[in-house]
Amino acid sequence: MTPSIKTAIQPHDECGKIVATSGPPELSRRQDARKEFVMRQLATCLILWAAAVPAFAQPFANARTSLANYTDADSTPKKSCDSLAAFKGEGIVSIAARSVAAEADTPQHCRVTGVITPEVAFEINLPDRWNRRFYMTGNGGLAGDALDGPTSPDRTAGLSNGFVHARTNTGHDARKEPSGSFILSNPQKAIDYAYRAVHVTAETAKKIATDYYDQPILSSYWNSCSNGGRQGLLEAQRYPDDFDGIVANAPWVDQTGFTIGAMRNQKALTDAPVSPEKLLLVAQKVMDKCDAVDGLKDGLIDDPRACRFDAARDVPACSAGADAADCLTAAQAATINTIHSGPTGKRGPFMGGYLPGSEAVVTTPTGATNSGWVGAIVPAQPGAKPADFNLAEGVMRYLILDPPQPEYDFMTFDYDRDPSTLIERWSKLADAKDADLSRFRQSGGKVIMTYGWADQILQPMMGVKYYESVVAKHGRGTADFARLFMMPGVAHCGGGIGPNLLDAMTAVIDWVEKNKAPDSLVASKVTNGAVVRTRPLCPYPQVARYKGQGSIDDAASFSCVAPR
Ligand SMILES: [Ca+2]
Repeated sequence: MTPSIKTAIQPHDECGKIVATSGPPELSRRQDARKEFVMRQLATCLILWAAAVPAFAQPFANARTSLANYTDADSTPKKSCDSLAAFKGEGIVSIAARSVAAEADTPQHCRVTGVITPEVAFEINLPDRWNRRFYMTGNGGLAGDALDGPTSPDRTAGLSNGFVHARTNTGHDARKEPSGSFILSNPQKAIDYAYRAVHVTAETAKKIATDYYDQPILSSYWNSCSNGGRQGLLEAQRYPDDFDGIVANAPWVDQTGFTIGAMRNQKALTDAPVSPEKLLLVAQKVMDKCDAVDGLKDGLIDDPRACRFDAARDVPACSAGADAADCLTAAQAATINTIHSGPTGKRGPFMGGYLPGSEAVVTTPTGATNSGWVGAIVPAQPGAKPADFNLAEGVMRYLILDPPQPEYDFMTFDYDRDPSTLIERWSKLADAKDADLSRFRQSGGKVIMTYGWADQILQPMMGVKYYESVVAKHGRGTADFARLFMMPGVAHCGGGIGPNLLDAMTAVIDWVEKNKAPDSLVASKVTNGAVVRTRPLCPYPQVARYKGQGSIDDAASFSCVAPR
């Protein structure tokens, strides 16, 4: 199976299908080499669209060491699969059910598909042997996923570990209505995309599972990345009883802020383009300046905020009139600094940028090297639309602007006036910024957030700022129910140069069911099928500090400590 470069209007399924992994550790190890290869492909695969699932996470990889023993699956159906086609539920306008034979890693199961009014398509998978838990996964980018396909890593991951699994297209079909254009046929679809579809699908799936097995659900879990992380946080904020445990990787907390930032980057790059070759130089200069700031020269920038990188000062300047690959013009340096710092208006910065280290050099499938920004922030070829801007343009034209303006020119955005006037309506619907998680906390909910410091699709400070706002709201007790794990050197939903493989799912299950809080999570870096580095991820604001002896590639040589 060779991943193709995303050009279709509904690309995330294809990428997600290829890269997401599941299953027992030995399977995961066999897939590691493949994952590494695919990771490189994703640079050209417009990663955000592919990011419904944490592509490089390993949900359930630690199943065997789980305190909750969640793979014990003893419950069996109490009625036929076919009979579920007659299930009556609120808002269900069509429903079908069929038994699906076991194949490869996916056990035999009953698949229920249908539509909740108006157009919220869902897929619910019920294993023949159930662990009495519910598992739901989300959608990348602007969603509209095709459901009920022959393979789905999310479905396989859930079913093979005994879970009932569900997902939704969030109320529109991106093959028919690409980008944000779904709002044109029915404004309700924007609400469904923003938050409603996940909720009504979760409710429906739980009722069907309870009916099928004639047993109550023990606990319910959400696991997703990017837009799927946003969906998970919105569930905790709006529908706190839907899920007991939520893993929100690289959550798109601030969809509107991202949009402004990506438009600002595109404007800067339009004014002063920076070639992929020059980004290699910038990446090297960033690493030269920032690696050791965290106290350990290990090729990773532990907390990029601690490094004061200035492209005008820290990268050789081109002599007047020159524009070679080994220097930056003043305008190009300004572009780099804008991307790093984020957009500003007269009142100062209002959105974090893409941090130093996100432009780090990664290796392509052919062995060539490229900056992580290429294809995401900076066009891979002159005239190409980078992924961030492409996504931002769709959000701006269709979802933020009311009424939609499919021809809107991003160059006309006023960074002083428009942020406070244009985005407010959509921000209230779609941004996952509500810090009040009281109801979620009171119902025993636990949430694990992760974010790559080198995220080149979503500005990672949106995750940090959100977590800090939750701490401001809930105080010291925050860590009793919500923890953020920042991932040095890790790009959007995985990839990058840092250790990027981890199983946050088992961690959240053990937290919910056994009250074992995740004091650290071990992340791995795999190259050519071999683990080459492990490192603890620490609950923010703690950082992993080298103990002074032992291999710097071994997690055991580090401990989680308060930042200096
Ligand atoms: Ca370092």
